[in-house]
Amino acid sequence: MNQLAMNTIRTPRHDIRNASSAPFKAKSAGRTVIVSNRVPSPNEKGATAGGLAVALADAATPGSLWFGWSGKRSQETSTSAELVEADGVTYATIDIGERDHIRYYNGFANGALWPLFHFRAGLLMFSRPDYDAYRKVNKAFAAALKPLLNPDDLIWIHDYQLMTMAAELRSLGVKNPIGFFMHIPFVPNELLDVLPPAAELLAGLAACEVVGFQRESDVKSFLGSAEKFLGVDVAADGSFAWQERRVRAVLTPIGIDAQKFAKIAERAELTGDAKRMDESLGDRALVLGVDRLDYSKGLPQRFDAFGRLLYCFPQHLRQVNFLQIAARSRQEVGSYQTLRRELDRRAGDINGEFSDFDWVPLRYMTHAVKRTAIAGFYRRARVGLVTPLRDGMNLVAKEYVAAQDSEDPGVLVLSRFAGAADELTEALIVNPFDADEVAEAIHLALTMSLEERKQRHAALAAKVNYTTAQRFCETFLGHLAKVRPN
Ligand code: ADQ
Repeated sequence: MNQLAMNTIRTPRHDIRNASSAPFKAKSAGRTVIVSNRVPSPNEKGATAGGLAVALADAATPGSLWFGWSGKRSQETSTSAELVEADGVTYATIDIGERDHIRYYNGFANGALWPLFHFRAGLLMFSRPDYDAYRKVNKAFAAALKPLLNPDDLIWIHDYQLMTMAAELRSLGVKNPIGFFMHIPFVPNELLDVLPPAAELLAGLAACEVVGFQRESDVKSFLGSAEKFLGVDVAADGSFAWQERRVRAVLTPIGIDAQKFAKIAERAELTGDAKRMDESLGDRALVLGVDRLDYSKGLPQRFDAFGRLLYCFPQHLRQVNFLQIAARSRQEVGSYQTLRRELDRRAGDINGEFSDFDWVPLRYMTHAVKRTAIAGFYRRARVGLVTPLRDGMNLVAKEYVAAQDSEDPGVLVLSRFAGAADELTEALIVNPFDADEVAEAIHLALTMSLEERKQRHAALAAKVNYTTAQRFCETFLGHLAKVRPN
């Protein structure tokens, strides 16, 4: 890619900074149709749903349509959707066949794409039947969505499970503007090359007019891969011609509703969970990690770093508790079972080595915890440990900042391999592969003056309050609304 193209990749960030904070007006141009693998059930919208669903709640305005998998596995993948309406939003879902789901979701999406796109080529498990099922499910999604579409709808597809869906919609004759947002990182073309259907997946994305990413490096990797696998020329504005349309890569980092989350955290202080936490800690400082139990989150390395902290800085013995909440996920995928056993072992090693009869340094739980309780724990934590080996964004980092008491804030220790590190530069930025560096950062955080903590937090809070979920939706849909139908 030429220098000019690399420079202009930064333009979208500039767009975000200047984006209007007024509510998005694309509705006059048609409905927003959101497509994601999982669709939140209407009554959990914005409340208990995961990161993606919470961030998209702002795009699901009255009149819009949210399409995806019902969460039910049936005998066969269905080809027509069931519709439910709530608060003016239509939720349209299909069931996926049991066998298709295993191959599409556990097999290709989470056994091949997820590890590779998190730079773990060694964990990639590719099989043609898995990829065929992925194509089949993407095709079924397209076929079931097509009859629900109006000519002026804007279609917004989400994430790595649905990379070929736009191409299926095009082959069914859909002409609407289509956007795609990749929640996970994108890899440089040398790594993508490992994946046999790399070119087909890129062609799937190139069936969209707008393809959005979390980080500048993701935009750059996508465009570099398009040059290599599709043979396109990338123009100075980060766009390229593919078949009968122009595809534009944009930088639209995701965020949270920070003000709302801050209120939840403040209120959480008064709950029974917060009181129990206080009583169990006494005067000890809390170091907190909150993640899905996933190898991309760097949990074994984080446990080792905590062990190094206790070994290298013994002044923290009995003065600190590390709580790791790691909700089990994707338990049907072998590498996740291995990770769980590995963490059990390391937690046992650390507690065996450093515990006293009345103090256990590491608390580790593998079930999901209510959002309010997590918000309260963030607020209580002196250190937020967010140290993934690779992460698209990592919303936990933003939630931790939003939850702090600005008069006595905790310190965020953040991996430089999380997308959030591009923005949250006032955190203590670490390389999660270096246990001693992370241990030093935790020590620094635990001993940091109130004045420095307040300064760092004020800068981080301003950013988290700026790059919100609402701004993310407005910015992406703003790009899509500019596309003229073909
Ligand atoms: P995830 O990998 O799921 O998302 P993340 O961004 O951290 O990761 O969001 C997780 C959400 O689930 C947060 O809202 C968090 O509070 C919640 N959560 C995490 N652990 C939990 C637990 N143990 N119990 C209960 N709730 C828990 C993907 C990408 C990310 C990207 C998001 C959004 O991998 O990089 O930031 O999509 O684009």
